[in-house]
Amino acid sequence: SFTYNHKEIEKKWRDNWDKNPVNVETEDKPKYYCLDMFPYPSGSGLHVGHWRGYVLSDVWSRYKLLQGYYVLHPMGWDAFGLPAENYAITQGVHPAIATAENVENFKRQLKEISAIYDWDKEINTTDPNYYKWTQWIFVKMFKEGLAYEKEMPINWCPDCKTGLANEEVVNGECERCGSDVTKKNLRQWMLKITAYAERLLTDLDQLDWPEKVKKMQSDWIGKSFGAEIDFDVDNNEEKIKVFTTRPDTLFGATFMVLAPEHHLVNKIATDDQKESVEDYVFKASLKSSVDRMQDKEKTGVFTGSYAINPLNGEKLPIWISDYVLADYGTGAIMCVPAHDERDFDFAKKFELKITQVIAKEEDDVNKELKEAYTEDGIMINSGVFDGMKASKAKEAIINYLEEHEIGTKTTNYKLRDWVFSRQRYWGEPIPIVHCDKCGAVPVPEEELPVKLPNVKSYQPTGTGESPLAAIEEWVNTTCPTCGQNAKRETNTMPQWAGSSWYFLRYVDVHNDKELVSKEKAKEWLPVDMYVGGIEHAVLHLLYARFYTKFLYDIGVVDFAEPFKRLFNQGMICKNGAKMSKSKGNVVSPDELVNDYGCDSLRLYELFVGPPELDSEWDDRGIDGVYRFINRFWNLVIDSKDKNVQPTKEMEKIRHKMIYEITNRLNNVNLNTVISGFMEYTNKLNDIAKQEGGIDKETIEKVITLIAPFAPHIAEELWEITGHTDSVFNTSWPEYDEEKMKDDSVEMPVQVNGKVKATITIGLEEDKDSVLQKAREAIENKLEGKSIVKEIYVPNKIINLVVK
Ligand code: ANZ
Ligand code: ZN
Repeated sequence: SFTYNHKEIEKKWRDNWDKNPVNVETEDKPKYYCLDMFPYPSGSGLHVGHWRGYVLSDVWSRYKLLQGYYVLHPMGWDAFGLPAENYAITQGVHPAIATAENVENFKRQLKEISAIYDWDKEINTTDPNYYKWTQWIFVKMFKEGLAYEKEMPINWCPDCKTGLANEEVVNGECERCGSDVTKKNLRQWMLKITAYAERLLTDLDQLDWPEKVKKMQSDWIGKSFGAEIDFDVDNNEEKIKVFTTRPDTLFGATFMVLAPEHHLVNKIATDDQKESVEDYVFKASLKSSVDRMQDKEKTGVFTGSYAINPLNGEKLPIWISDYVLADYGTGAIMCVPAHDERDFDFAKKFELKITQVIAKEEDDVNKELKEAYTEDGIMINSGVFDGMKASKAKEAIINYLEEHEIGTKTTNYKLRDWVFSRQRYWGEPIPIVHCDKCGAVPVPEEELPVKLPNVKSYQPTGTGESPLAAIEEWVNTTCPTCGQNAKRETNTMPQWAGSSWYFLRYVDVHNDKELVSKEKAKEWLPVDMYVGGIEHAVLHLLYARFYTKFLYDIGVVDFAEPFKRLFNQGMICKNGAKMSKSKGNVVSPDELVNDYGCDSLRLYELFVGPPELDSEWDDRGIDGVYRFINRFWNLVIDSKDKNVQPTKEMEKIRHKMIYEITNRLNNVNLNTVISGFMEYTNKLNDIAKQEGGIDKETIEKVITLIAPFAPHIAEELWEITGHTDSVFNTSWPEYDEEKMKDDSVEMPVQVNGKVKATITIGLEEDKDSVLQKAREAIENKLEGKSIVKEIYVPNKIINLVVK
């Protein structure tokens, strides 16, 4: 007898798939690459929130399999980074050992999902055979001038004791530990991602990505048009160059502000003002850039000097204030309080002049502004430009400035170069040797990898040097160019380094000659479908695009975008908060798999809500899914030996079901796929009651449809219904729209043009029979009159004319 026993069935098929994999390469199969964002193997293991994305990508992979593809669905470990290192510090366990243990545990837990991962292609970013290529890319970037050293004030996390990239600072806090980020002046390795700003922006157009993510990236790149304008300084040789997106407001500039770090601050501050200026500069150096921009209350100091407005000769007091950032535009601005909110606040606070130069209507002048007027309008108080539309005047004023050599048209990007060095142990050593004579020299490519040595103390030094600096025998080396004594770079790479190109390595993991061979890259890349959380919108996803473009430029790959289609799954929440160990609201999959089975949990992960949205987890919900699976099982088992002949109704349901499931699946509306299965199982059950079962073909199709979602039960039922090979060897069912049509329709019957009754007729029913039904339906509404004419247009009109 056949009872649904998830434990037996799931174990049986897992063993079976190990022996006879379902995803096999043959010459004629097209290739499909479905990728999960690889996990950081943390010590706390997987919870049901992690399952969501992995189930989703596995359903997609198995769907592609059934569509006839050979699918690459790999898994690996993004294993460098702070948590392993912090664990080493508190527990004294080497990060490599802790990482290996965590990977083992993660892998065991991942296997519970029964995803078709190709474990032969597993990668680990901390494996020297892997990071050899991470270092190789750095060396190539160095040789192309894209990796460079710079002493600069960078974001510094006082708790992690390391520098951070701008992308890692979220609302002024360290993306990892939540501490307030400060500034520190340090020698840094930088990657020139800004050289790719324009391409990173325009190529977004080609991508089948959520609009939200594209917008986040384009906002982060932050392209704006405007002008750079030179201002003379009264009684001083220096000129101040500003960047403005609003040259049309130039007549309304009433003061200037320099960033406290601006190189002219010292030269411009008058003797009277020097002391307060220096004091302010020092205080500003301690604040992070996010705080500086978000601080409500404006602060600043007058330098004592004046600039000259190049258009009207007005004297503009020059101030310094930390709301102007040193590393954006030119680090100096012309201030137009009438039309810029920040300048307005500043002018109000320090009682500076406000001159309106754009008005909604031409006569709407000389009223005191309550707030900055930031919209388009008509130019006023602007000499020859008066009366023009401001948006037109922008162009006209730029032209004027260019003609008189006071300014130039410019484009600016918010994107900054990437601060790439970390003062920590557990990362890829930056493959550079410092030589007194030759400067920074890259380690020769054939000598890579530069292996991470063992240290005794992982403790970050806090001095801005990494713990590697203390290992003399490692640090001291010879210069690859001149052979003299030299020192190794002791900074390591950020965790993003290994994840910026890993998707390329999966397709050719064992290649020790190249990062990836041309043939393999051509066969598999770029990634067809990429599944992961939205939190990576401007970090990993931007870096990966940058790396790919670079590798394209140096001829390693022949495509410039890594991920064709992106799907961001929402988070699983419990009690309103994102599921995470730190929130104490974690649900482990282990017990659920034990009680209900992997298939039920897979279905419930998808049923819990629209996959792109955050969804609230409710343990009780899986019970309903489990009952559905049992109904589904019984439907098939009860019908399988009945040899029921297909009725029209069964066929219609079958085609409709295939159509709807396929459509919903293509749109990744997976929760509605699951509800669709429930709905159709009920319909088929109703029919089975009437007809004594459902026909063989319908049984086959419904098993195939559910196979990507609940693969174990599908295989078992496939076998029970007499098949000797895997259900995944069949192909995704097709539908016939003709057969989906209802075979009867409701038709209104008109009498002298007014609807008097409705009849049900078959689609193919002949004219005589239709009219016969129509006459019967109105028989008792004739009021003694008789039919003189019958009009019938099939499927459109039945009209009986009576007198
Ligand atoms: C005059 C002006 C008048 C401005 C006006 C705006 C409105 P986006 O679009 O973000 O590029 N700005 C320029 N450099 C700056 C810096 N280093 N720190 C802070 N602010 C800076 O904005 C560019 C505008 O931001 C520039 O245009 C400048 O103010 C300011 F009605 O110039 B504007
Ligand atoms: Zn040298």
